[in-house]
Amino acid sequence: MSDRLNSLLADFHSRLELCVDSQALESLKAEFLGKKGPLTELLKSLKDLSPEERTRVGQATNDAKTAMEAGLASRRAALDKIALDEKLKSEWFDVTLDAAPSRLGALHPVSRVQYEIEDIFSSLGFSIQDGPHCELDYYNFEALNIPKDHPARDMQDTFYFENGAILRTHTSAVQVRAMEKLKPPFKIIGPGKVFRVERTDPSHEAAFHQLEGMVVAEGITVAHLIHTMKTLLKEIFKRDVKIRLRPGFFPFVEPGFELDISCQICDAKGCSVCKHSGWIELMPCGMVHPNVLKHGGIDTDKFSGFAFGLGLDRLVMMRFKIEDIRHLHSGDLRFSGQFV
Ligand code: FA5
Repeated sequence: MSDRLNSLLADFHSRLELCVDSQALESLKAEFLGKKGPLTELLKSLKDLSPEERTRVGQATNDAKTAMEAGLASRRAALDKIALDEKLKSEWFDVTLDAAPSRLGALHPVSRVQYEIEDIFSSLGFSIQDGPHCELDYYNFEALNIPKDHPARDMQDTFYFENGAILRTHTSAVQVRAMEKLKPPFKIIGPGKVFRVERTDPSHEAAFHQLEGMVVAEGITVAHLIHTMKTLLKEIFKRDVKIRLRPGFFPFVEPGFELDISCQICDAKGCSVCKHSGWIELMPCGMVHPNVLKHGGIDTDKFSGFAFGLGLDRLVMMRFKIEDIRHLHSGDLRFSGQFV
C-alpha cells in the first residue's frame, strides 16, 4: 500500500512540474484528488483492512493528500509570480518622468482690465454698481433726458423685445439706478455688457463692454472730470498716453466731451482700427445734465456731477495692441491663450 502511495505521489509531482497554467493545475487536481481519483478509491477501500492497518494507511493517505494540496498551492503561487513578472516587464513605466503639461485657465483680457479698473476706482473710494442687461426704456433713455422720438435715440440702434423692454444700449442706465439707490455725495462705476444693432468692423461689435462712471457732490467741476480721466489712463497704461478732448453731444451731459486716445496699435500713424485718423474714440464724458440729476431726485442748487462712459473693449485693444475687436468675442483659444 505504501509503495502504491509513493508511486502515486512521485507521479503527481512529476506531472505537477509540467503544469504551466491554472487550467492544467485544475485538471491535475481533479485527476488525483477528485471523487474518482486514486486517493478517494484508497480511502474507500480502508474498510476492508484490519483496524491497525486502517489507521496506518488512512494516515498515510491523508498525508499524501495534504502533500498534493500543498504541491498544487505552491505551483499555483509560482505560476502567479511568473505571470506577474511578465506583466510587470511588459507594462512598466518610468515614475520619474515629468507629467504631461496641463494648460492653466486665465481671465479673459476684458475681465482682466475690468478688474484692474475696478481696483483703481475702489482705491479712489468709488463703489461698484450693477444693472440688468434687459432694461426698461425709462432707465436707458427717458431718465437720461432722451424722451421718446428724440433724434439721439438713433445714435444707438436698439434691440427691442415685443413687450417694449430693450437690451441696454449703454451703461449710462446704471447712473439712473445709482441715483435711485444712493444719496449724494457718491462716486460709482458700473461696468457691464451693452448691445446695439451694429454692423461689425475692426472697432465695432454688436455686444461689447462699457464702464460707466458717475460722481455727484458739491462743487464738482470739469477739472475733477479731467483729473479722474487722466489718473485712470495713467494707471492702466503705466505711462502717459496722448489724449484729446473735443466737444461731444449727449443729451445727458452739458457740456459734453469726446475723449479720444492716440491709437496705440499704429502709434497714431493710421490703421483700420482708428480709420486712419490716428485717434480712437474711447471715453465720452461730461457734466451731468441738471435734468438727469432732477430725475434722480437730486437738488441741483446744491450738487453737481460728472459722468463718463468708457469703451472697455477698445481700451483693451489699445492696451494689448489687438487690431480687431472681433477677436475678443471669438471664443478662439489661440487668441485668448496669449493672455495667460
Ligand atoms: C455712450 O454710450 C454714452 N452713454 C457714454 C457717456 C456716458 C457719455 C456718460 C457721457 C457721459 P457712445 O455711444 O459714444 O456713448 O459709446 C461710448 C464708448 O463705447 C465709445 O467711445 C466707444 O469706445 C465704445 N463703443 C461704442 N460703440 C461701440 C461698438 N459698437 N463696439 C465697441 N465699442 C463701442
